[in-house]
Amino acid sequence: MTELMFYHAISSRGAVVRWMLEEVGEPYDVTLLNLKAGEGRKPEFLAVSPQGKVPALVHKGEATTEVAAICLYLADAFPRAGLTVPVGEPRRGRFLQWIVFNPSAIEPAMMDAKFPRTENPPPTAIGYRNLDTLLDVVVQGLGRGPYLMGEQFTAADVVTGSGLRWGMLFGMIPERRELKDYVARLTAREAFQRAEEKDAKARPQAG
Ligand SMILES: N[C@@H](CCC(=O)N[C@@H](CS)C(=O)NCC(=O)O)C(=O)O
Repeated sequence: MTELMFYHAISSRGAVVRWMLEEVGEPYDVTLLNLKAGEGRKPEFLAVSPQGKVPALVHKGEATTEVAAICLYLADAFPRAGLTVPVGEPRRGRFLQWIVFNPSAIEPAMMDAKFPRTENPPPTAIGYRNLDTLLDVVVQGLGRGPYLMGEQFTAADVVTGSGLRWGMLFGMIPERRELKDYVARLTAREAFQRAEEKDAKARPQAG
C-alpha cells in the first residue's frame, strides 16, 4: 500500500488526475469505482468525497476532491516533478489562475453553450464570459508558449489541456488551430500515454 490512494472511475474527470499522477511519478494505489452501479454513493466513499464524485485523492490520511485542487496539491506536494510554481514567486499567481480557469470558467461556459438556460441572467451576474471569449483568453495565454506558463509544463496544462481535449472530443469546443496544436503537444507526452494505457487496461474491471 502506498501513501497515495486515488479514487477513480473510467471515462470520468478522474482521467485528469490519473495523467497528473503519471506526470508526478510517485507510486499510487487506485480504488476504481463503478458510478453506474452506485458505488459513488457508498458510505465509505462519501467519507472521502462528500459529494460522492470522483476524482478524490487521499494522501497520508487527508482527503482532497476537485480536479484543480488535487492537481495543485500534487504539484506542490511533489515539487521534484517540476509541475508547480513555488509560493513566493511572482509567476505563482498566473499559475494559480490557469489551474482554476478550466473548471471555474471554461467548463461552465461550455455547458451553458451545450445546454442553454431558459432565462438569461445579466452577464455581470455570472463569474465568467462566454466560451469564445474564454478560448481567446487561452490562446492569448499560450502566446508565450508552448505551455500556459511559457517554457515550463505545469499542472495547469494537465487541468486546462484535459478540459480542452475533452471538449473537442465531444464537439463542445471548436477545434481552433492554436488549441488543437496545444492539445496535440500535451497528448504526445509519455505520462499522458501511460495514463491512457492504464485506463484502457482497467476498463474491463470498471463495470
Ligand atoms: N467539480 C468536480 C466535478 C467532479 C464530477 O462531476 N465528477 C463526475 C465524474 S466526471 C462524477 O463523479 N459523477 C458522478 C455523480 O455525479 O454522481 C471536479 O472538478 O472534480
